[in-house]
Parts: sequence; C-alpha cells; structure tokens
Amino acid sequence: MGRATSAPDATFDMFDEARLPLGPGAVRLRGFALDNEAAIHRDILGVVAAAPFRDMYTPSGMRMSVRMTNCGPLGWYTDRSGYRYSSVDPSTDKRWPAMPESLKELAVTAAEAGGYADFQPDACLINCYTPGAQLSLHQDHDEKDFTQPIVSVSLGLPATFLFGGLKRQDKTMAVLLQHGDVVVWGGPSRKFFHGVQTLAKGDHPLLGDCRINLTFRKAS
Ligand code: MD3
Ligand code: FE
Repeated sequence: MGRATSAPDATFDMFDEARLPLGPGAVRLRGFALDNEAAIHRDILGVVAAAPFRDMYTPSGMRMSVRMTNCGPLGWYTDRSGYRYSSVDPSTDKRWPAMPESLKELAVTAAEAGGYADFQPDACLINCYTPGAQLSLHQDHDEKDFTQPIVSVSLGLPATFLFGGLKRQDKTMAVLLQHGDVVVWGGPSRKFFHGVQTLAKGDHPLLGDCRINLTFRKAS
C-alpha cells in the first residue's frame, strides 16, 4: 500500500518517508490513500451532495474558517449550544449520510497498518480548507473511548500540520501533510494538542483550490 516516494512539491519536506513516526502511537503513512483515490473522491462528492459543507460556529459565536460536514452514524458539530456528536445534522434534523464503504475500509486498513486492530469508526468529520483557512491548536476530547485511535486522511492542497504535546504550551513540530497522506493517532498522541497552519494558495489537479481532511473516530 502507498508509495515510497511522492511527486515533487513546492514545500520542502525533510522527512519524505513512507512511514514516519510522529509521536508515541502516531505514524504518518505517506500516500496510503492514493491506491483507491478515484473511489474515495467520488464517494466524498456523494456525501457532500447529500450534506453540503457548511460554516460552523464555536460556542462563543466565532465562525470557523474551515467548512465541515460528516458521514456515518454520528457527526461532530459545533454551534452556540456547544461541541458535540449528533446522529442527525442539526441544520436539517436528518441523519448524516452513511459512511461509504471505500472510506470505512481506508480507515480500518490504515489503523491496522498503524498497529491498531479492530478500529470501528462510527463518525467521519470532513473538513474543507480553502486558502486562508486554519485550525487553531486544540485537543480532540469529545469522544468516549481514548484507547481508540483517530485516522486522518489528507486530500488536495498540502498543509502544514502542527503537533504538540499534552499541554497547550508544549513545543510543536511542523509536519507536511499532502495529498493521499494518512495519519494514525493513537496511544498517548491521541490526546496531544494539534492544529493546521493557514492554507496557502494553490491549484490541485483533483481538488482545485481546496484541501479536504477526513477524520475517522470512534465517538460513542
Ligand atoms: C492528533 N483536523 O478535525 S487532522 C480535527 O487537518 C482536526 O483537518 C485537522 O484536527 C485537519 O479535529 C488535523 C490530524 C489529526 C486529527 C485528530 C487528532 C491529528 C490528531 C487527534 C489527536 C491527535
Ligand atoms: Fe483535531
């Protein structure tokens, strides 16, 4: 699975490794999503047709620069009422679209490759970044079982991901995430602070001026 090397990119990446350990329990699998890229792209478009990307608002009323949607039994949502998982899209009260088999299989095989057997994702958050969008340093702590990893899939424009430690003030490392990269975050890394730097302009052959990130979680 995946490729040992990747196409040249404008961003210099010192660690262009097929399998790059990022922290305790975390590994980046370079290009792991590329083998089934066409089906994955098609199935994301299907989800987005049923549940479009939308602006979300933090509990304090700030609009997030990343636009979001979900698929699977549970979806992550934020608005004035707070951060939560919901079985329905609060904007329509309809269930989120089902998690396409191509996406679920990608998440499960990546988790396995990262050392986590029996990953059973019940939520997939789909983030859409356009140039200028960013995600501030945060922890993912709305899930019930932190022994389950999170699997993230990056598609489209490259982004610089920031990965810290258990405390907000901990030093962060910058990691390039490019089209097709999959990261498995388990063990102690599961609770580490992380964020995404402001997306630079670009034009990706498949996704245009956009970066899509999928995060698969076991929420319940
Ligand atoms: C490290 N998304 O949706 S993916 C998020 O690129 C989120 O859209 C980013 O952070 C994005 O919550 C980063 C990588 C990621 C996802 C979850 C993690 C890294 C993580 C959970 C724990 C530690
Ligand atoms: Fe996160």
